[in-house]
Amino acid sequence: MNSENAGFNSRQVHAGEFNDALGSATVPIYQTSTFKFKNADHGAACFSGESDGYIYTRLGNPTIGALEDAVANLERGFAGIATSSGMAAITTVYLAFLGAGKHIVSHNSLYGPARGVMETIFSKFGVEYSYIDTTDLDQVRKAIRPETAMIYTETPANPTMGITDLRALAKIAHEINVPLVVDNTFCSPYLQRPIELGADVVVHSMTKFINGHADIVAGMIVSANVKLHKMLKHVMTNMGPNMDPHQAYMVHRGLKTLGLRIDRAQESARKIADYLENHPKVEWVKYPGLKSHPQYELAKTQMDGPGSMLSFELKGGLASGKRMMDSVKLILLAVSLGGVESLIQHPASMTHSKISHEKKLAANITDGLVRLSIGIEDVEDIMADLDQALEKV
Ligand code: LCS
Repeated sequence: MNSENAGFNSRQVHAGEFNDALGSATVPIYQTSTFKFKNADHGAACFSGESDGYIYTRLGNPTIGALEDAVANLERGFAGIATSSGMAAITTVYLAFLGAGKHIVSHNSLYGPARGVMETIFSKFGVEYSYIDTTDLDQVRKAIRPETAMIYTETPANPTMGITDLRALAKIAHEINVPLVVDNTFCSPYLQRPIELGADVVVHSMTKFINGHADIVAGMIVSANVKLHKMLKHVMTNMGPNMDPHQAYMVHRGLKTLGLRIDRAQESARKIADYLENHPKVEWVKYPGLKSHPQYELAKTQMDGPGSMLSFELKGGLASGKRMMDSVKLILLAVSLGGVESLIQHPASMTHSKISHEKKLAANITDGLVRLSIGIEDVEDIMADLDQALEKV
């Protein structure tokens, strides 16, 4: 397949594939920790880089490599690095570009631990941080210091669904010569490709849309160029947050239906967002496909669709939200997102519970905010479940 020119759905099925001796239709699971050298000279050549043979699975493995090539292709990046989890991808990026005395400018609405590790662990090693609202570019410019070494954001952000202008943020990062790192978990490359918009590095929790079946935890880093890739690969191979071959096989299997799953879930999410926005018990809904979303126009310029994540607040705040979450029957009350099953959760007490109340409020993560991840069930059934749960509020 000419993978560069083929459409997204063709590439999600075929990118990364290679021919093995038996003509396997899918990439086999090379469940091995190490690889035999032909002789001592071959072993030395593999280590020196003269030969590109495999050495040891922490350093590289064909099953993992196929997935890395596939996701890098879909993201239109230079190369991918698969990791054991999304947090492993994020911390590998922090380790590669930050250090004592360096400073990160980052979004205040992020997956909780992406901020938490900075405040409680990286700070111990002298890394400094500013958590501001990256949807407001003035706040970004004001937060920049001479020591700033990275700008980091998530868009749409978890859980507020705020949209950051990636083209403009990349421009700011490049003016001060630092990388822009974007967590693209909520969109996946099917809906948004940050590298095409100017970002330097993309991270993913592939636990979510890319794998899509709520049965694997996994992460990925995609770099725009060889220099960044080498810096990240150095951290990954030495610190060992690598993926396992079986995990790579599972994620790659899920990846092949990414576009189909998102199309289906997104179609339902549009209807559900409309339904919730018009429901008398709902205070507000944040969904990039609704005209009421503050960055509705911006979303259309950088996303290929509004996706299937939304957050909303019920009248009556947290007490009402709890009542609703306790009443759903089809929708699972569980954290995570982006799978075939619809999920509901409460960020303030769950995914973002480790962040102080004041910091959450500053980031618009209110106590009454409820997050929904729409799956691929029949929309009538999801809607009927929401309807009966809302009746109990
Ligand atoms: N980035 C985003 C945007 C996420 O939502 C998550 C996990 C991560 C990174 C971390 O990835 P992991 O290590 O879990 O693969 N988000 C979760 C959530 O919202 N609920 O449970 C996990």
